[in-house]
Amino acid sequence: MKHGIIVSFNSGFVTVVDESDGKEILCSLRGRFKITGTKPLVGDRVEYIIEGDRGRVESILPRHNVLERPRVSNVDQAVAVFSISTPMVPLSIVDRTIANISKTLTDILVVLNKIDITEDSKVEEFKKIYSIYKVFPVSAHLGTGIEDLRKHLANKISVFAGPSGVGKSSIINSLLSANLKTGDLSKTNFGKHTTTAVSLLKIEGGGFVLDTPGFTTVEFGDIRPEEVQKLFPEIFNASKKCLFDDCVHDLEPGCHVKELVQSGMIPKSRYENYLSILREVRDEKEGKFEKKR
Ligand SMILES: Nc1nc2c(ncn2[C@@H]2O[C@H](COP(=O)(O)OP(=O)(O)OP(=O)(O)O)[C@@H](O)[C@H]2O)c(=O)[nH]1
Ligand SMILES: [Mg+2]
Ligand SMILES: [Zn+2]
Repeated sequence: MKHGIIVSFNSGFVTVVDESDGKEILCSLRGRFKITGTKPLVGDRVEYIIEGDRGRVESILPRHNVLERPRVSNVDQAVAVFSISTPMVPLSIVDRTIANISKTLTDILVVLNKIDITEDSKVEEFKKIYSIYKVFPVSAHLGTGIEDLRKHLANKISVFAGPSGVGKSSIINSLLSANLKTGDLSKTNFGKHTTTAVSLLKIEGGGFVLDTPGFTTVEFGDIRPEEVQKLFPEIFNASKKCLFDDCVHDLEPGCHVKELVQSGMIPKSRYENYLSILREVRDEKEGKFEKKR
């Protein structure tokens, strides 16, 4: 039995990339999937057999996770992409984006794109604020930093996310293998703003990436106030030394988080953006309570 990864769906068939030779093969699905109701997903590791010039998926190996939007399995990490020049993404949006991703994935690479049009001092400042993460300053246009990023994507499934216009698709384009880049771009849906089909793209150097369309708003309606700190690792780490176990680092006395903000160990903007999400989540909760009464 051969092993591969489902990279896309095309009208009843799936495209599988073989795990040993990296070749693409169009596969049918066994009828059993329809009976058991197990719907294969992009990202699934499968066992398949060859039947003539096609393949047939025989089984889906256990998934280690499933993302809901986009619906894809076995994602290892997220790549959160930003730009602080054109567009100038405010840090509040950077923090909301990272926090939102953290609800489902803990491994996050932060990419600051367009450093060709960003002042060096601004890049350094950004790196400092986000030093709790691996930060990759890159320029998709010049190719700066792309090879370092590539190393961190090898042999993994990475989903790209971030606001519109920051250069997600441009970065992915520079990561693709040469044949895909010059070849049939339309086939992969790449480069169009209307990308809707979920498909994994194999990158040079190994690994798969998933492009997603940019978004404008991020909501936090689905979490509890005390959970917000888990979306800010440096705040959550510091919380263990707060006087109260249930401290959410707002008005409580003996708050270690606030001490670290005072001393500059935790960036002020990170703390403020944490507080604004916390308050939003609280208001939301109270709103629900009001409605119930
Ligand atoms: N100066 C500069 N411009 C860039 C760079 N990377 C991308 N751009 C430009 O930024 C614009 C948006 O790039 P896209 O790659 O489409 O951005 P995106 O994040 O995929 O946008 P959505 O798909 O709308 O979410 C395009 O005009 C790119 O040419 C870069 O490194 N430097
Ligand atoms: Mg795009
Ligand atoms: Zn605290």
